[in-house]
Amino acid sequence: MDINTIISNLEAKHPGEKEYLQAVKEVLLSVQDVYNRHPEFEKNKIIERMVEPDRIVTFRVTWLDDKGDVQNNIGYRVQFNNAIGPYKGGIRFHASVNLSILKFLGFEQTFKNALTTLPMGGAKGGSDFSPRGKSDREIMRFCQAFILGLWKNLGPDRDVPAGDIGVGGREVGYMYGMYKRLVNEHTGTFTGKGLDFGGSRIRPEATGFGALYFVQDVLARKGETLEGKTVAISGFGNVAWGAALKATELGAKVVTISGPDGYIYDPDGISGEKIDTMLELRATGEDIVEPYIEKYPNAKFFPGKKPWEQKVDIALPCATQNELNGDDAKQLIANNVMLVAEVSNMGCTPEAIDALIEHRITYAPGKAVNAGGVATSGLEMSQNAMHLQWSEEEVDQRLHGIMNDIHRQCVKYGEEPDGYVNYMKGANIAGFMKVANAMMEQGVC
Ligand code: 2IT
Repeated sequence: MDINTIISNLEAKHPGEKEYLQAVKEVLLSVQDVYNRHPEFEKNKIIERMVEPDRIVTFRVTWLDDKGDVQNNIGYRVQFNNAIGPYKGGIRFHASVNLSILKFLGFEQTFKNALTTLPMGGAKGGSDFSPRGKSDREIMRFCQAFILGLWKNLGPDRDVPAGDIGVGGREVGYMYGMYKRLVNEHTGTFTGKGLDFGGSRIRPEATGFGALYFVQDVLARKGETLEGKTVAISGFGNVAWGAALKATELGAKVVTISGPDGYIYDPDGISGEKIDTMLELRATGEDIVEPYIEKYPNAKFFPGKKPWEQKVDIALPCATQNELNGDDAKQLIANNVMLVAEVSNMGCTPEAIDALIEHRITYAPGKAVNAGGVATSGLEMSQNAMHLQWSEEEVDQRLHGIMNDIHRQCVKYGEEPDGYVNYMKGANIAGFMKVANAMMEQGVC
């Protein structure tokens, strides 16, 4: 069956699952030529099998809030594909979470994990629970109730969750604690754990650090470095924080961060203790960035706006899916941006990607740029399996090597005759070929 028919069948089968269909369509259109050269893929219905999750677990999560009132949420785990290794991927707690979003994330995760070179399959989970304004005790009770519904599907060689939006070290700790009670085993069935109970050094920084190592490689190919470049970052969570730290260390000037309330523009650069301010803003649990200007009055707050209207050399979406649209891309292009690298998953809309590629602006997709997070999770799994803990240098060196390798794979499959690298195509083909070959070798099952 040709790719376009597969896509329209999928649209008919899963109407309304827009994020999922968007992610699938992007990958399938990228790999179309390769797929057509491999009739054995068609014969074995590789794509039809690859676009459907192996399994979806959905469960009710009931917990008590601080007033003693009963609260209900929906929990999910989408175990997408384990051809390469155990299911692996984060957990997202956010009011917007639904099955379409988790299916898109699980699908992306499968290819991203393939790119890391480590043996990990793809999965994603989460809940429509909103951590905003919840007390620490409420977060803990919710995490425990969530694991009560999910623990039987997890295991160090079965499915290994981690964090995502709304899930950081604290939430992983609470979930892992409950999981450990239920199975009566201390195995590495979560990554992003605390350093005192099996966590890996550099894991909190890894997504941002890895992204900047990737950006360095993109720039090096153009004979450029990060020194003196201006950078717009969106978001102010863990990923934005790690990206700001490494960008600053490598000589760039980060001028924006953002939240659901708007964005901050700081002409002096967001460096040093200002980067830690992100952690303080996060710790309030209110999900707003405006208080930054009370501390640093030289900065400006733009309510309800996105940072992409600022003139910068590099744009790094670090918040959530579809946060940079066609109009934003046009504004960045008019401002002569040299690179848009997604650190969030599917940060750009298809219209934004089309505009960037059409104007030959380098665009790098999340599944390549942000793979350092899950790659370091893979390193955490290795350390847990060996019952030891590596030094910061050891983890950072391996992370850096993995990012160099992902960049090489993207160039190998994405370089065009005029020298322009279509990183989206490169990442999608490299990931697809690895998953497809693994499925082929394991037979029809
Ligand atoms: O999107 C991602 O790659 C993550 N949220 C991290 C997943 C992981 O298992 O570390």
